[in-house]
Amino acid sequence: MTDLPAGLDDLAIETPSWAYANSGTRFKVFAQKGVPRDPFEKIADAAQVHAFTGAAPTVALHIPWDKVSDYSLLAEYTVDQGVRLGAINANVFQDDDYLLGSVTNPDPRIRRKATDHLLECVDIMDATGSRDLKLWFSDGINYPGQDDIRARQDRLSEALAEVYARLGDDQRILLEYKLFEPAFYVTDVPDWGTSLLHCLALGPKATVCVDTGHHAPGTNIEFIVASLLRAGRLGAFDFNSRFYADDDLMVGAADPFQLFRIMYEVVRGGGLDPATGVAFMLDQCHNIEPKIQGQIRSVMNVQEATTKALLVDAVALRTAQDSGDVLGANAVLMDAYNTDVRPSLAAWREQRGLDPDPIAAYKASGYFDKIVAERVGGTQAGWGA
Ligand code: LRH
Ligand code: MN
Repeated sequence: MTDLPAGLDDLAIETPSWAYANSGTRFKVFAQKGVPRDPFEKIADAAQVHAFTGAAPTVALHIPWDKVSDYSLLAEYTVDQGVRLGAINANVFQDDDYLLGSVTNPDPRIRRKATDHLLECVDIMDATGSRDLKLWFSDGINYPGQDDIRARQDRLSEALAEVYARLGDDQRILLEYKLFEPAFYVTDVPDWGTSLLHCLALGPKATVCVDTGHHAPGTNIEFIVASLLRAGRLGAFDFNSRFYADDDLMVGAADPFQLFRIMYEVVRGGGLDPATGVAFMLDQCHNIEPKIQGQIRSVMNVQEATTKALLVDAVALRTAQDSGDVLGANAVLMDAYNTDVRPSLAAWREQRGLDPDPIAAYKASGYFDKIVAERVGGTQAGWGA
Protein backbone atom coordinates (compact mmCIF):
# COMPACT_ATOMS: atom_id res chain seq x y z
CA MET A 1 0.00 0.00 0.00
CA THR A 2 1.33 3.44 -0.98
CA ASP A 3 1.85 6.08 1.72
CA LEU A 4 -0.46 8.91 0.86
CA PRO A 5 1.33 12.15 0.05
CA ALA A 6 0.37 15.30 1.95
CA GLY A 7 -2.02 17.56 0.11
CA LEU A 8 -4.98 15.21 -0.24
CA ASP A 9 -6.53 16.74 2.89
CA ASP A 10 -6.63 20.08 1.07
CA LEU A 11 -8.85 18.69 -1.70
CA ALA A 12 -12.35 20.04 -1.06
CA ILE A 13 -14.93 19.36 -3.75
CA GLU A 14 -18.09 21.39 -4.25
CA THR A 15 -21.16 19.49 -5.44
CA PRO A 16 -23.88 21.18 -7.53
CA SER A 17 -27.44 21.34 -6.17
CA TRP A 18 -28.77 20.56 -9.65
CA ALA A 19 -27.02 17.19 -9.80
CA TYR A 20 -29.53 15.89 -7.23
CA ALA A 21 -32.50 17.03 -9.32
CA ASN A 22 -33.98 15.49 -12.44
CA SER A 23 -32.00 16.22 -15.60
CA GLY A 24 -31.83 14.95 -19.13
CA THR A 25 -31.56 15.91 -22.72
CA ARG A 26 -33.91 17.53 -25.22
CA PHE A 27 -35.22 14.08 -25.89
CA LYS A 28 -36.22 13.16 -22.37
CA VAL A 29 -35.79 14.09 -18.71
CA PHE A 30 -36.31 10.84 -16.79
CA ALA A 31 -37.83 11.34 -13.35
CA GLN A 32 -36.21 9.29 -10.61
CA LYS A 33 -37.63 8.17 -7.26
CA GLY A 34 -36.57 10.13 -4.18
CA VAL A 35 -35.53 13.23 -6.11
CA PRO A 36 -35.56 16.44 -4.01
CA ARG A 37 -38.48 18.85 -4.30
CA ASP A 38 -36.71 21.95 -2.92
CA PRO A 39 -33.23 23.35 -2.11
CA PHE A 40 -33.38 22.01 1.45
CA GLU A 41 -33.79 18.43 0.22
CA LYS A 42 -31.02 18.97 -2.36
CA ILE A 43 -28.70 20.10 0.42
CA ALA A 44 -29.67 17.14 2.61
CA ASP A 45 -28.58 14.87 -0.27
CA ALA A 46 -25.35 16.82 -0.79
CA ALA A 47 -24.61 16.41 2.92
CA GLN A 48 -24.70 12.65 2.39
CA VAL A 49 -21.91 12.93 -0.16
CA HIS A 50 -19.74 14.78 2.36
CA ALA A 51 -20.72 12.43 5.19
CA PHE A 52 -19.44 9.38 3.26
CA THR A 53 -16.44 10.91 1.43
CA GLY A 54 -15.23 13.56 3.90
CA ALA A 55 -14.23 15.64 0.89
CA ALA A 56 -17.35 17.51 -0.35
CA PRO A 57 -17.94 20.27 2.24
CA THR A 58 -19.75 22.81 0.03
CA VAL A 59 -22.79 22.95 -2.26
CA ALA A 60 -23.23 25.29 -5.21
CA LEU A 61 -26.64 26.89 -5.80
CA HIS A 62 -28.28 27.88 -9.07
CA ILE A 63 -30.69 30.82 -9.17
CA PRO A 64 -33.67 30.64 -9.67
CA TRP A 65 -33.65 26.84 -9.46
CA ASP A 66 -32.70 27.23 -5.75
CA LYS A 67 -34.74 30.37 -5.06
CA VAL A 68 -35.96 30.58 -1.42
CA SER A 69 -37.58 33.35 0.61
CA ASP A 70 -34.75 33.43 3.19
CA TYR A 71 -31.22 32.62 2.01
CA SER A 72 -29.62 33.08 5.43
CA LEU A 73 -32.06 30.49 6.78
CA LEU A 74 -31.00 28.15 3.98
CA ALA A 75 -27.36 28.82 4.87
CA GLU A 76 -28.05 27.97 8.52
CA TYR A 77 -29.85 24.76 7.53
CA THR A 78 -26.88 23.85 5.34
CA VAL A 79 -24.46 24.23 8.25
CA ASP A 80 -26.77 22.11 10.42
CA GLN A 81 -26.49 19.42 7.76
CA GLY A 82 -22.68 19.52 8.06
CA VAL A 83 -21.88 21.38 4.85
CA ARG A 84 -21.75 25.02 3.63
CA LEU A 85 -23.17 26.96 0.70
CA GLY A 86 -20.68 27.57 -2.09
CA ALA A 87 -20.80 29.35 -5.42
CA ILE A 88 -23.92 31.14 -6.58
CA ASN A 89 -24.69 30.36 -10.22
CA ALA A 90 -26.62 33.00 -12.14
CA ASN A 91 -29.09 31.92 -14.82
CA VAL A 92 -29.67 34.15 -17.82
CA PHE A 93 -30.34 31.28 -20.22
CA GLN A 94 -33.94 30.21 -19.61
CA ASP A 95 -36.07 33.34 -19.99
CA ASP A 96 -37.92 33.97 -23.26
CA ASP A 97 -36.53 37.50 -23.24
CA TYR A 98 -33.06 36.05 -23.79
CA LEU A 99 -33.87 34.67 -27.27
CA LEU A 100 -31.21 36.93 -28.81
CA GLY A 101 -29.00 37.06 -25.77
CA SER A 102 -28.96 38.30 -22.21
CA VAL A 103 -26.25 40.87 -21.37
CA THR A 104 -25.24 40.89 -25.06
CA ASN A 105 -28.78 41.38 -26.37
CA PRO A 106 -29.20 44.23 -28.91
CA ASP A 107 -32.12 45.49 -26.77
CA PRO A 108 -30.87 47.62 -23.82
CA ARG A 109 -34.05 46.83 -21.84
CA ILE A 110 -33.21 43.12 -21.91
CA ARG A 111 -29.54 43.79 -21.10
CA ARG A 112 -30.74 45.75 -18.07
CA LYS A 113 -32.95 42.84 -16.97
CA ALA A 114 -30.10 40.36 -17.29
CA THR A 115 -27.62 42.56 -15.45
CA ASP A 116 -30.13 43.08 -12.65
CA HIS A 117 -30.35 39.30 -12.22
CA LEU A 118 -26.57 39.10 -11.90
CA LEU A 119 -26.65 41.88 -9.28
CA GLU A 120 -29.45 40.04 -7.43
CA CYS A 121 -27.14 37.02 -7.27
CA VAL A 122 -24.51 39.15 -5.51
CA ASP A 123 -27.19 40.16 -2.97
CA ILE A 124 -27.82 36.43 -2.43
CA MET A 125 -24.06 35.89 -1.91
CA ASP A 126 -24.16 38.53 0.81
CA ALA A 127 -26.91 36.49 2.53
CA THR A 128 -25.33 33.06 2.07
CA GLY A 129 -21.74 34.16 2.76
CA SER A 130 -20.67 32.81 -0.63
CA ARG A 131 -17.37 33.99 -2.14
CA ASP A 132 -18.03 33.06 -5.77
CA LEU A 133 -20.43 34.33 -8.40
CA LYS A 134 -20.30 31.89 -11.28
CA LEU A 135 -21.28 33.36 -14.60
CA TRP A 136 -21.98 31.22 -17.65
CA PHE A 137 -23.59 32.93 -20.63
CA SER A 138 -25.46 30.88 -23.24
CA ASP A 139 -25.29 34.07 -25.30
CA GLY A 140 -24.32 33.72 -28.94
CA ILE A 141 -25.59 33.74 -32.50
CA ASN A 142 -26.54 30.98 -34.92
CA TYR A 143 -25.97 32.57 -38.31
CA PRO A 144 -23.20 34.79 -39.73
CA GLY A 145 -24.40 38.40 -39.75
CA GLN A 146 -27.14 37.77 -37.19
CA ASP A 147 -25.46 40.32 -34.89
CA ASP A 148 -22.17 42.23 -34.58
CA ILE A 149 -19.56 40.03 -32.87
CA ARG A 150 -17.56 43.02 -31.54
CA ALA A 151 -20.59 44.97 -30.34
CA ARG A 152 -21.71 41.93 -28.33
CA GLN A 153 -18.29 41.84 -26.63
CA ASP A 154 -18.69 45.54 -25.75
CA ARG A 155 -22.12 44.85 -24.22
CA LEU A 156 -20.77 41.88 -22.29
CA SER A 157 -17.84 43.83 -20.84
CA GLU A 158 -20.17 46.69 -19.85
CA ALA A 159 -22.41 44.34 -17.86
CA LEU A 160 -19.45 42.52 -16.31
CA ALA A 161 -17.90 45.82 -15.22
CA GLU A 162 -21.13 46.82 -13.43
CA VAL A 163 -21.29 43.47 -11.61
CA TYR A 164 -17.58 43.58 -10.78
CA ALA A 165 -18.02 47.01 -9.19
CA ARG A 166 -20.77 45.57 -6.97
CA LEU A 167 -18.59 42.75 -5.58
CA GLY A 168 -17.54 42.81 -1.95
CA ASP A 169 -13.85 42.64 -0.98
CA ASP A 170 -13.88 38.86 -0.50
CA GLN A 171 -16.15 38.10 -3.43
CA ARG A 172 -15.13 37.21 -6.95
CA ILE A 173 -16.42 36.34 -10.39
CA LEU A 174 -15.86 32.95 -12.01
CA LEU A 175 -16.34 33.52 -15.75
CA GLU A 176 -17.10 30.19 -17.43
CA TYR A 177 -16.57 29.65 -21.16
CA LYS A 178 -18.12 27.12 -23.51
CA LEU A 179 -17.36 26.41 -27.18
CA PHE A 180 -20.96 26.03 -28.34
CA GLU A 181 -24.57 25.06 -27.36
CA PRO A 182 -27.09 26.42 -27.25
CA ALA A 183 -25.55 28.81 -29.79
CA PHE A 184 -24.19 27.08 -32.86
CA TYR A 185 -22.18 29.75 -34.77
CA VAL A 186 -20.63 32.19 -32.25
CA THR A 187 -20.75 31.81 -28.45
CA ASP A 188 -19.82 35.13 -26.83
CA VAL A 189 -17.53 33.48 -24.25
CA PRO A 190 -16.36 30.43 -26.26
CA ASP A 191 -12.90 29.77 -24.90
CA TRP A 192 -10.38 30.42 -22.16
CA GLY A 193 -8.78 33.26 -24.08
CA THR A 194 -12.00 35.26 -24.28
CA SER A 195 -12.79 34.61 -20.63
CA LEU A 196 -9.25 35.60 -19.61
CA LEU A 197 -9.39 38.80 -21.70
CA HIS A 198 -12.55 39.88 -19.89
CA CYS A 199 -11.09 38.89 -16.51
CA LEU A 200 -7.89 40.88 -17.12
CA ALA A 201 -9.97 43.89 -18.17
CA LEU A 202 -12.12 43.63 -15.00
CA GLY A 203 -9.50 43.16 -12.29
CA PRO A 204 -8.00 40.64 -9.85
CA LYS A 205 -11.38 39.45 -8.50
CA ALA A 206 -12.29 38.06 -11.91
CA THR A 207 -11.08 34.56 -12.68
CA VAL A 208 -11.70 31.85 -15.26
CA CYS A 209 -13.86 28.76 -14.70
CA VAL A 210 -12.75 25.70 -16.67
CA ASP A 211 -15.67 23.35 -17.37
CA THR A 212 -14.00 20.17 -18.61
CA GLY A 213 -16.88 19.49 -21.00
CA HIS A 214 -16.74 22.83 -22.79
CA HIS A 215 -13.87 22.36 -25.25
CA ALA A 216 -13.48 21.24 -28.80
CA PRO A 217 -12.57 17.53 -29.06
CA GLY A 218 -8.81 17.09 -28.73
CA THR A 219 -8.27 20.28 -26.73
CA ASN A 220 -5.34 19.97 -24.31
CA ILE A 221 -7.16 21.11 -21.16
CA GLU A 222 -4.15 20.61 -18.88
CA PHE A 223 -2.25 23.16 -20.98
CA ILE A 224 -5.05 25.67 -20.33
CA VAL A 225 -4.93 24.83 -16.62
CA ALA A 226 -1.14 25.30 -16.47
CA SER A 227 -1.41 28.62 -18.30
CA LEU A 228 -4.24 29.99 -16.13
CA LEU A 229 -2.45 28.96 -12.93
CA ARG A 230 0.71 30.65 -14.21
CA ALA A 231 -1.32 33.82 -14.83
CA GLY A 232 -2.96 33.55 -11.38
CA ARG A 233 -6.41 33.46 -13.03
CA LEU A 234 -7.59 29.90 -12.55
CA GLY A 235 -10.64 30.40 -10.35
CA ALA A 236 -12.49 27.13 -10.61
CA PHE A 237 -13.24 23.89 -12.32
CA ASP A 238 -16.62 22.55 -13.35
CA PHE A 239 -15.64 18.91 -13.39
CA ASN A 240 -17.43 16.34 -15.54
CA SER A 241 -16.46 14.14 -18.46
CA ARG A 242 -17.62 13.52 -21.99
CA PHE A 243 -17.15 11.29 -25.00
CA TYR A 244 -18.53 13.76 -27.54
CA ALA A 245 -19.87 17.21 -26.47
CA ASP A 246 -21.08 18.71 -23.19
CA ASP A 247 -22.23 15.30 -21.99
CA ASP A 248 -21.92 16.22 -18.27
CA LEU A 249 -21.02 12.64 -17.33
CA MET A 250 -19.21 11.76 -14.10
CA VAL A 251 -15.77 13.32 -13.92
CA GLY A 252 -13.07 10.83 -14.78
CA ALA A 253 -15.59 8.35 -16.19
CA ALA A 254 -14.88 8.99 -19.87
CA ASP A 255 -11.18 9.83 -19.58
CA PRO A 256 -9.49 9.16 -16.22
CA PHE A 257 -6.05 9.75 -17.76
CA GLN A 258 -7.08 13.28 -18.82
CA LEU A 259 -8.33 13.99 -15.29
CA PHE A 260 -4.96 12.79 -13.95
CA ARG A 261 -3.05 15.04 -16.36
CA ILE A 262 -5.24 17.99 -15.33
CA MET A 263 -4.75 17.32 -11.61
CA TYR A 264 -1.01 16.91 -12.19
CA GLU A 265 -0.86 20.47 -13.60
CA VAL A 266 -2.98 21.63 -10.65
CA VAL A 267 -0.52 20.08 -8.18
CA ARG A 268 2.53 21.25 -10.16
CA GLY A 269 1.12 24.78 -10.36
CA GLY A 270 0.29 25.03 -6.65
CA GLY A 271 -3.45 24.90 -7.33
CA LEU A 272 -4.16 22.39 -4.56
CA ASP A 273 -3.00 24.89 -1.96
CA PRO A 274 -6.20 26.47 -0.57
CA ALA A 275 -4.38 29.82 -0.58
CA THR A 276 -4.45 29.70 -4.40
CA GLY A 277 -8.22 29.82 -4.17
CA VAL A 278 -9.03 27.30 -6.91
CA ALA A 279 -12.55 25.91 -6.44
CA PHE A 280 -13.02 22.26 -7.43
CA MET A 281 -16.68 21.98 -8.36
CA LEU A 282 -18.62 19.22 -10.02
CA ASP A 283 -21.06 20.17 -12.77
CA GLN A 284 -22.81 16.99 -13.82
CA CYS A 285 -26.17 15.51 -14.71
CA HIS A 286 -27.04 12.00 -13.57
CA ASN A 287 -29.69 11.46 -16.25
CA ILE A 288 -30.03 7.68 -15.83
CA GLU A 289 -27.89 6.72 -12.80
CA PRO A 290 -28.66 7.19 -9.08
CA LYS A 291 -27.68 10.75 -8.30
CA ILE A 292 -26.21 10.67 -4.78
CA GLN A 293 -24.15 7.60 -5.63
CA GLY A 294 -23.04 9.34 -8.81
CA GLN A 295 -21.80 12.29 -6.81
CA ILE A 296 -19.99 10.05 -4.33
CA ARG A 297 -18.31 8.18 -7.19
CA SER A 298 -17.32 11.48 -8.79
CA VAL A 299 -15.71 12.77 -5.60
CA MET A 300 -13.80 9.48 -5.36
CA ASN A 301 -12.65 9.82 -8.98
CA VAL A 302 -11.19 13.27 -8.27
CA GLN A 303 -9.56 11.96 -5.08
CA GLU A 304 -7.96 9.09 -7.03
CA ALA A 305 -6.67 11.35 -9.83
CA THR A 306 -5.35 13.87 -7.29
CA THR A 307 -3.61 11.19 -5.23
CA LYS A 308 -1.89 9.84 -8.34
CA ALA A 309 -0.86 13.38 -9.29
CA LEU A 310 0.58 13.92 -5.81
CA LEU A 311 2.60 10.71 -6.21
CA VAL A 312 4.55 11.98 -9.21
CA ASP A 313 8.24 11.94 -8.31
CA ALA A 314 8.93 15.60 -9.06
CA VAL A 315 12.70 15.30 -8.64
CA ALA A 316 13.02 12.29 -10.95
CA LEU A 317 10.72 13.99 -13.42
CA ARG A 318 12.69 17.22 -13.48
CA THR A 319 15.98 15.32 -13.78
CA ALA A 320 14.68 13.36 -16.77
CA GLN A 321 13.17 16.48 -18.35
CA ASP A 322 16.31 18.54 -17.93
CA SER A 323 18.46 15.75 -19.40
CA GLY A 324 16.15 15.33 -22.39
CA ASP A 325 15.23 11.82 -21.34
CA VAL A 326 11.88 11.81 -23.14
CA LEU A 327 10.82 8.28 -22.32
CA GLY A 328 12.24 8.47 -18.80
CA ALA A 329 10.21 11.58 -18.07
CA ASN A 330 7.05 10.09 -19.53
CA ALA A 331 7.64 6.93 -17.47
CA VAL A 332 7.81 8.93 -14.23
CA LEU A 333 4.36 10.32 -14.89
CA MET A 334 2.95 7.00 -16.04
CA ASP A 335 4.30 5.23 -12.95
CA ALA A 336 2.22 7.56 -10.81
CA TYR A 337 -0.81 7.19 -13.05
CA ASN A 338 -0.56 3.41 -13.06
CA THR A 339 -0.32 3.24 -9.27
CA ASP A 340 -3.42 1.69 -7.69
CA VAL A 341 -4.18 4.24 -4.98
CA ARG A 342 -7.52 2.75 -3.96
CA PRO A 343 -6.16 0.78 -0.95
CA SER A 344 -4.38 3.91 0.30
CA LEU A 345 -7.51 6.01 -0.11
CA ALA A 346 -9.50 3.39 1.78
CA ALA A 347 -6.95 3.71 4.60
CA TRP A 348 -7.13 7.52 4.38
CA ARG A 349 -10.90 7.25 4.96
CA GLU A 350 -10.55 4.85 7.89
CA GLN A 351 -7.99 7.17 9.53
CA ARG A 352 -10.72 9.82 9.42
CA GLY A 353 -13.46 7.59 10.84
CA LEU A 354 -15.03 7.07 7.43
CA ASP A 355 -16.01 3.76 5.85
CA PRO A 356 -13.28 2.66 3.40
CA ASP A 357 -15.99 2.05 0.75
CA PRO A 358 -18.21 5.17 0.66
CA ILE A 359 -20.69 3.83 -1.89
CA ALA A 360 -21.23 0.55 -0.05
CA ALA A 361 -21.62 2.49 3.19
CA TYR A 362 -24.12 4.88 1.63
CA LYS A 363 -26.14 2.00 0.20
CA ALA A 364 -26.15 0.26 3.59
CA SER A 365 -27.23 3.47 5.36
CA GLY A 366 -30.83 3.15 4.11
CA TYR A 367 -30.85 6.87 3.26
CA PHE A 368 -32.13 6.26 -0.27
CA ASP A 369 -35.07 4.12 0.87
CA LYS A 370 -35.85 6.79 3.47
CA ILE A 371 -36.06 9.63 0.93
CA VAL A 372 -38.04 7.51 -1.53
CA ALA A 373 -40.59 6.87 1.22
CA GLU A 374 -40.63 10.49 2.45
CA ARG A 375 -40.56 12.40 -0.83
CA VAL A 376 -44.05 11.61 -2.04
CA GLY A 377 -46.14 14.35 -3.60
CA GLY A 378 -44.99 17.83 -4.43
CA THR A 379 -42.98 18.59 -7.57
CA GLN A 380 -39.60 17.04 -8.13
CA ALA A 381 -36.84 19.56 -8.77
CA GLY A 382 -35.33 19.85 -12.23
CA TRP A 383 -33.85 22.44 -14.55
CA GLY A 384 -37.19 24.15 -14.71
CA ALA A 385 -36.67 24.75 -18.43
C1 LRH B 1 -23.50 25.23 -18.93
C2 LRH B 1 -23.09 24.81 -17.53
C3 LRH B 1 -23.04 25.94 -16.53
C4 LRH B 1 -24.22 25.76 -15.65
C5 LRH B 1 -25.03 24.74 -16.29
C6 LRH B 1 -25.78 23.91 -15.31
O1 LRH B 1 -23.38 24.16 -19.82
O2 LRH B 1 -21.92 24.09 -17.60
O3 LRH B 1 -21.95 25.77 -15.67
O4 LRH B 1 -24.89 26.88 -15.32
O5 LRH B 1 -24.12 23.96 -17.02
MN1 MN C 1 -20.44 24.25 -16.08
